[in-house]
Amino acid sequence: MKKPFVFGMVLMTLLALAIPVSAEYKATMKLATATAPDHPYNVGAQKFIDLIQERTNGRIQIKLYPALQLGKGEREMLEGVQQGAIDLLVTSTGPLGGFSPSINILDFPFLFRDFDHVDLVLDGPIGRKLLDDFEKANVKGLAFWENGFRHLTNSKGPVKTVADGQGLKIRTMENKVHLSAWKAAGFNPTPMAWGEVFTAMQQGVINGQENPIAVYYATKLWDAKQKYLSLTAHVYSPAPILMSKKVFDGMPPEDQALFSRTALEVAKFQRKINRDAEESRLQEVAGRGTTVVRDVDRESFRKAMAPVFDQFSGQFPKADIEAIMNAK
Ligand code: EAX
Repeated sequence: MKKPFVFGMVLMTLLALAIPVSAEYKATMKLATATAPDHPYNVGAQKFIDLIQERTNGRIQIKLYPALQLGKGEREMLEGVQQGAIDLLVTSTGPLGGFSPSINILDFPFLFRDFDHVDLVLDGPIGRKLLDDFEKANVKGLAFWENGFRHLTNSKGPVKTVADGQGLKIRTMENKVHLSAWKAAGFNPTPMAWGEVFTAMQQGVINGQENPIAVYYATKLWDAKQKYLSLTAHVYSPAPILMSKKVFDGMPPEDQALFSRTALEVAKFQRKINRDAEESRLQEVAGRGTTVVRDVDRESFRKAMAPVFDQFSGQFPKADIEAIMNAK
């Protein structure tokens, strides 16, 4: 056998061994969100996409699908991630308890003191464990991005104390802790996928809802009669970026590390842009005619919602809840 042929064969073999076993990358991965294009989920998602494409020299391409293009709500879109129809999803944790029950511990009212407390818990071992728990649902939890502290809006009038909102028909996420908390507070809550909320408010089926300022602003909820915004800050709503575990596991280790590292890096950026814009957005919507109730009697809401801690303590050990509440 001639030497060049042998050399060629050896070279081919070495090259074959050197190329990482690259997954069958889809031509372009799909990243979905439920919120309007200029909402911080999508600002963060675009930065994540740009960094991944830059750091892989375009080898990995990701396309963003905001505003419920890939499902009528976040629960349905996470089902899409499990089925492989969606590769990545940025979502509030509200409707995710059916996939990973432990995540609902974050949905207790008045669990977090402020943003510093949130970062301390979510960027520490408790947050890591909650992200890792998603693996049982074939979902890879990459990092906690942010939806924000949730506030009550309604079409009827200013709500300063819990007494002002008695009987108000409000939408909650499909979340048993939230539903119970608002019932305990004397409201009339209905769970609903996000894609149904705007029309339901326009039609008067519901009179209110609760969401962070960025969602109120990006979705223009004042156009759905939500003229009253009460800064209740009754729940902190995280927004993990989640990935199909099948796709993640199919990537070579260096790409897995890149996705994890980049998602964590973008978390700090995304939370900051969300927080930095809240006050200017409040002033802008007030200028447009929204009545912003800043001096909410939050203690009246906290007391009224307190029964949910006993109601769900069996599912979420009190020790875990106290570990979060007392984290310093
Ligand atoms: O994730 O369903 C909700 O109220 C969520 O906060 C919203 O879709 C953003």
